[in-house]
Amino acid sequence: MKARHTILHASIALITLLAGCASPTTPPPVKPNIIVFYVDDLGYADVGCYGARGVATPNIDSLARQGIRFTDAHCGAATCTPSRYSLLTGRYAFRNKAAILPGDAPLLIDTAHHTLPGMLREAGYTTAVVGKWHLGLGIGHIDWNRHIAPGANEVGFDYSFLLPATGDRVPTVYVEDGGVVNLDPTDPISVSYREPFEDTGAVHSDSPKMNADPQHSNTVVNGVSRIGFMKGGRSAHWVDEDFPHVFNEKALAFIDGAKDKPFFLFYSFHDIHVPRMPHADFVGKSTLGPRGDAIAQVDWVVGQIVAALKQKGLADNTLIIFTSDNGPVLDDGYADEAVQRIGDHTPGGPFRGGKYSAYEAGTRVPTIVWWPGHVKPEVSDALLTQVDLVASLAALVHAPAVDNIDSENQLDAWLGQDPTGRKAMIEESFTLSLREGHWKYIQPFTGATPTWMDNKKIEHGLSNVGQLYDLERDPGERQNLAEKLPAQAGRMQRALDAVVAG
Ligand code: NG6
Ligand code: CA
Repeated sequence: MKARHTILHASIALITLLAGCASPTTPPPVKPNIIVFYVDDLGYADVGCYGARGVATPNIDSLARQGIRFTDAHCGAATCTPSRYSLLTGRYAFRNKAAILPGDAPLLIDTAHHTLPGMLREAGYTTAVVGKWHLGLGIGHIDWNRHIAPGANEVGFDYSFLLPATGDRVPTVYVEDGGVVNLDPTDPISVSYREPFEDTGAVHSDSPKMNADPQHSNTVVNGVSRIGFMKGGRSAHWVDEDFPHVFNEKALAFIDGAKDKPFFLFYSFHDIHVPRMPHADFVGKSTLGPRGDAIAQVDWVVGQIVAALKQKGLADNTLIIFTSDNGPVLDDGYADEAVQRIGDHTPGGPFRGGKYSAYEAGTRVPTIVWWPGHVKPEVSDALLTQVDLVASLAALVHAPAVDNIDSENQLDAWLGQDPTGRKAMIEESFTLSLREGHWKYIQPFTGATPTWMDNKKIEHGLSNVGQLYDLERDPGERQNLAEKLPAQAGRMQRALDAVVAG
């Protein structure tokens, strides 16, 4: 028995030695650090390497030059909450009826489900989320003055530093590992999405920095009014202009603390969502007003984090995915001149629609993968969805397959080794669309009128009849071919129904 073991060990050693000789290059590390830069509302062509005008993004462009720039990669949905849900759970958001959440909504993710951070944590990673959450917290009726759970820490993140919902929704406080930061117990916070408090008045500043539409006119904090009612918690109120510095500090401290383990950082920007209030350092950096200045600010943040990785000797072993949670919107409720100062910049590039829309600009977002020495610089037209990150990154770190029903292992496409990606994929908006190669089918939706969403100046892309587009010939989705090709439209509707049925 002992002799057999010795022979076995000797053979393994010999094979290892020979393998080492045959392949002089170092094999890629199985568990690189992973950073997902998740920008809010950044459109397909809102950064330089995708054609932006009026704002420079040298740091993001340099990631694209050294990595893979995708032309047909999608967030799960055309709004924030469903996209985040899909990315973190590997499930299409319609399975959980995920829609934009109010700021006091309960946690949307079932803590029993496998998640992206949970999978990585089981694979030996230290995990963190810094920035916008917008996936709900607690189980309903949150008391913001006590420990708030379940939240990010209960779905796989070891550390969380959150902006709980959106910048335009109360409460305007940070929540770190389930506790409101800097809260003075003698000035407790109350939040309501139903009715005003008797003494909800302007706090922090009485002179508005920016006018808002009626939906955003409930509670004024830091000179800007927001959705929802809040009182108290003055010492905990955030200052919007400080977001990039506050989030960077937390992100860098996490990276520093994760010395002995690979780390996963979900860096979830508030930019370029409304209210757009860039730090003074970035005011005037673009010709586009606050929306463009916020893009310049995002670029600076990316540059700071990449520089820190280099300085810490971590750059070669860190995989960065840079992307967005939905397409672009100019007027999302605040008078910040985004419409007036747009010039010749086209945030959605050649694609029709934008945030909220069923047309391509709703979910086709800038997407860059950077991993020096491990991915070859290229432009890839592979069809990708963020829903696949759970299964794809599980394959990367050799984690066991999990029960993410919609998530496919598309690691080869994400790393530039497969030019095709998904055979079929769903895009979510107020309705569902199916992509198959360059074909797109938008299923019928009843109730939309041509003027619906006029306030956003975005075409919602909904119609009472099915729509079929050939994106190769018609990337702008102008010619509905459903009547001309009824068999194909019918087949794609059935294929979509089959995905929905699971
Ligand atoms: C909408 C808000 C919009 C924005 C959006 C969420 C109104 C009229 N509009 O309801 O301003 O906050 O929700 O954006 O209230 S998202 O990127 O988080 O999905
Ligand atoms: Ca968003």
